[in-house]
Amino acid sequence: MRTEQPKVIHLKDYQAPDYLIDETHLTFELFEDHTLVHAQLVMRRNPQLGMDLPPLVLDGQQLELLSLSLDDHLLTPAEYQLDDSQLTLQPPHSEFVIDSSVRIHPESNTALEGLYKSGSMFCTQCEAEGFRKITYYLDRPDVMSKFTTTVMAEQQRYPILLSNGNPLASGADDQGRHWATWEDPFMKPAYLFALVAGDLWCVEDSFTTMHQREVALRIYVEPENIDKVQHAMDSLKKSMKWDEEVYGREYDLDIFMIVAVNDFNMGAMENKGLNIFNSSCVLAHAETATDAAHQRVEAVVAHEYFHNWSGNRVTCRDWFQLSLKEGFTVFRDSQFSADMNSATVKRIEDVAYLRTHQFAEDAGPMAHPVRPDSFIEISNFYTLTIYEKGSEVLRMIHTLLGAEAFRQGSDLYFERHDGQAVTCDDFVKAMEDASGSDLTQFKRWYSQAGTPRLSVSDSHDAQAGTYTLTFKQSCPATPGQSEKLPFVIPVELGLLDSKGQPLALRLQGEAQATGDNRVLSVTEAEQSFTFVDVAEKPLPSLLRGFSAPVKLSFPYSRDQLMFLMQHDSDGFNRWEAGQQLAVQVLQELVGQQQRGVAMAMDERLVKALCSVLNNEQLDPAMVAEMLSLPSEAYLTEISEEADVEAIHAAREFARKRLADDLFEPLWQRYQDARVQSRKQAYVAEASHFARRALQNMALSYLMLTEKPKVLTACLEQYEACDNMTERLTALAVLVNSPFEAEKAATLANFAERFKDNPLVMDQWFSVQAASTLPGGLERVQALMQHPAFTLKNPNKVRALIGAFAGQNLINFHRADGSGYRFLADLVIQLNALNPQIASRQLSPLTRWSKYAPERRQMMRNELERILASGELSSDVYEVVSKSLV
Ligand code: B3K
Ligand code: ZN
Repeated sequence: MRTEQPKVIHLKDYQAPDYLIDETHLTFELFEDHTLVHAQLVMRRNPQLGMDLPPLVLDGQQLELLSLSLDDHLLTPAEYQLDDSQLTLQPPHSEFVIDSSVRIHPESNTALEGLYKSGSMFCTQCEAEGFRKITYYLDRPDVMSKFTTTVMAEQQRYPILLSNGNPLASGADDQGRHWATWEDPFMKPAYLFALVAGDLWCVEDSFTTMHQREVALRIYVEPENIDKVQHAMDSLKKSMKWDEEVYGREYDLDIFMIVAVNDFNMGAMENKGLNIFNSSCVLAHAETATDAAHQRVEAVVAHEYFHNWSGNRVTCRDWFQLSLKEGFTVFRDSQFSADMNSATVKRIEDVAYLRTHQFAEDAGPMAHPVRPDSFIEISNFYTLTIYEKGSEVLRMIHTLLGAEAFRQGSDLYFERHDGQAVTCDDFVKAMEDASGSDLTQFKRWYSQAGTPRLSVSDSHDAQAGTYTLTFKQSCPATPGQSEKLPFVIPVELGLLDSKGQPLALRLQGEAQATGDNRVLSVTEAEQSFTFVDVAEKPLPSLLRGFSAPVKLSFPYSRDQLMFLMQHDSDGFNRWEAGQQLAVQVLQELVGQQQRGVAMAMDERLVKALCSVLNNEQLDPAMVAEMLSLPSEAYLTEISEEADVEAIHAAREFARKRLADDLFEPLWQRYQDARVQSRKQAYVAEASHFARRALQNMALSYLMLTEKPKVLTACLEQYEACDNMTERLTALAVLVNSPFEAEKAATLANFAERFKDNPLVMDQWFSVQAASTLPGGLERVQALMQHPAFTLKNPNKVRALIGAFAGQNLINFHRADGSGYRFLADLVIQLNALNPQIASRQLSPLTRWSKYAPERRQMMRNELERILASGELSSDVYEVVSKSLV
């Protein structure tokens, strides 16, 4: 915990390291009440910086220094300076060896950073700056070293001892302790270091690489979870193959390991050869994990595996370049998921998520560019902007260059920078060099924050047969950036004639048409494009596949949107047209509600969704996506000033109306799907996901009608199904229903059935925390007393507190401010336990500017209260102080 004012770190102050660490030899002696860490660092002056010998400043926090030697000479305290974050000493020569021994306390580490215990297991999390809590080191990503690690522990409690790289040797003493030595032949920064010790079982498999090398694959879990690992293993093998085929990337060690731990601050970590995962991102079994959980496991396994090249072999020079590895790797995992499942559905999910959450971040007090200029606490910058917007930036490069040139660019990048710590500029340069294109202006996506707005107008000249689209772009001010220069915005589009047929596209000045779909590159604040040979006024289909992360507006009428829903050849834009129609209709209802007039819904939405529901040709997953109305969070994001109650009332009114009017087709599709589900055993595969998605979407509407036969069907589904997707949906719709007796009985049944499975209990907490029925806060407070709940486990905090404050808007924003008070109290408590989790949970309060003055004031008051609450971690301090500006 910090006492002095925290320091702001700036990208412009970057300096190469004074010293390098060629070799790092670590020995860990693990005990129940402390751990000893002995480190030998083989160091030298960075030859690029000269031959003088500046003082050596090593990072170190919460370490008890036991001994320190330089070139075998034991140093006295007079020969070095020590404070709570640094150890400074004077090297005698340009090459030297430092030996240190420190004592640390993983057994009481609740921040889950550095070395800590999760249950009975030891594990590490070093990214970004956790290694300095393990030993004195140059804890920065541009210092890469060759690591050898020996782990010593009691044999009985910790039969498995793991670290990065390949196993080198192992042995035991006669006191019941044993040891294992691991050697990682690849140079790596300290943030990729990992250690695990525990009583673990593993599932083993192997993969033959493109050059016929055998790689052993092992997934380690606690014994009770050994039956839930196969899906992760299958996902790993698919990822390894895909990365060879699509990016030409081959795995490089003899062994690849994944370890599942229950207490983890995020999803997973790509430590070299030894990925450590939140168990929620590894374990998946039909009976205990939903389809969404299966897909998340597949995606996270792929993401961490892909980091082996995009992150580990080529890493970041400094933490301002975080998106270099994260944006690229998210882009790679999204391509992978698109290839494994439905590409259109994947894109819809990603875009809905980006627009709801990243756009909100970009419009809030923590807005920052994909490559930030400064930060106080790097842990706060593992954001939607770095990850999701970073991925969109890569996707735009892919769109502008084309798949082939993009691949050449990525090959050049990996070849040119293998073994180096580099910058986003280096990545773009490789893309430019390989493709011969100039991305100078494009790079503004890295440096300018905020979501650009792109407003489009059109005109048709019947006489000349020309059609002109005019684009105007602007970008709102963000913290520290008032003026923005125009972005390069790739706009993929097509034009539809009055029969819905695509037009051949020929721009003025071109010799001939080039297909009916193309990408325009909008580079100026205002820019027009004129198409020729256009006899009648067409309807444009703009920003197909969401080709750029912008807020596009075009004055579509509702009839035009219905037309696009039916005829657009781009699946994503058919969904998008439906969403825009729904937004228009819902905003009209919000207005009626605010004016106090009776809500009356535009029939056209019912009609449009009816024809979607009756379309047997359409992928059922697409039908489910199209039936799902824009979320309250999204409606909030696109409002100037969000009216919490009116948005909730309008959306619920529309859902009820759709349920009543579409009862028959919904019932039909529900029953058809349920019959199939009953017949076929669970398979984690796209067509099955699709069927269940539609079935469950239908059920959630049907339950709104409160008809006895739906209740019966829901209870039947709950009881008779063979998988968590159907069971959890049945539970969730009951929880949101007025059937109190059935709700209570089913909740109790579920808790009893799954009381020994913490991940399933997380779902049980979430479903209740997200219920929008009145009394949400009291329900959450009561659940916090449940024996399965603890603030020390991040998954539990996310399941209960995160779901309440992030998804249950009507309850969290209760007019008396009690939801805000509750969250602030928790953040104050969590700040002392786990700063990273505290700072993440805080984010709903940072969105105060979206709300009416009274709510704003209450939210700000709570932020003030947190600020005044005592010693704050730098994590919480940064978010709170920036939010109050
Ligand atoms: N690189 C890690 C994130 C580490 C977060 C540290 N606070 C997981 C990932 O993106 O793959
Ligand atoms: Zn990542």
